[in-house]
Amino acid sequence: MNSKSSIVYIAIGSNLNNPPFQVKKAIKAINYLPKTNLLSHSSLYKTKPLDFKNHPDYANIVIKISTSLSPVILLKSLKNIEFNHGRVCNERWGSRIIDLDILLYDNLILNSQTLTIPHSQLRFRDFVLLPLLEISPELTLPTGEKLKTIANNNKEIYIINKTTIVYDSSTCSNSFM
Ligand code: ROI
Repeated sequence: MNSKSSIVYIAIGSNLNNPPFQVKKAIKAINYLPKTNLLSHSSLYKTKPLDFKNHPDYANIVIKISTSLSPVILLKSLKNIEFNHGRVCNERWGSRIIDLDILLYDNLILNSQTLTIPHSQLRFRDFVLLPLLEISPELTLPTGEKLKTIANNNKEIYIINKTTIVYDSSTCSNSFM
């Protein structure tokens, strides 16, 4: 049976144990998920920590995937990847080896106890808005708002620099330039 494929945007962040390496490892693991394919990714952004100024800098990226996994199964799969990468559960606002957040799932609006789509912090975070804008400049949110408008309203300047990440899904290897 053919299950419907959805377009999903995922934010990836890391500020521990060689963040660019952790990001690449996570992309690889997501691309390996069943019924899931990486479609595109933004540049890799080196960013100053939001909220915890004394924490190490982050590597942030946004990826676009197609998947036939339901939102809940995808969430569980991402939590599983976080766990396998050694993320400790109780550090909600602390430094983290890897953080994987579902930003958008087709045009779905979902508010459950475990999952909020679009992501509740999406509109407040440059480290998510700018990479998202880079890969989908014409995106309209399920609320009808244009991503461009939201991104331009955000005034936090803490992006340090961008690098190009090259991900070759045929060999499942990737490198930074
Ligand atoms: N700050 C940046 N720059 N990038 C993140 O991914 C990130 N994640 C977080 C908090 C602590 C809010 N700060 C962050 O969870």
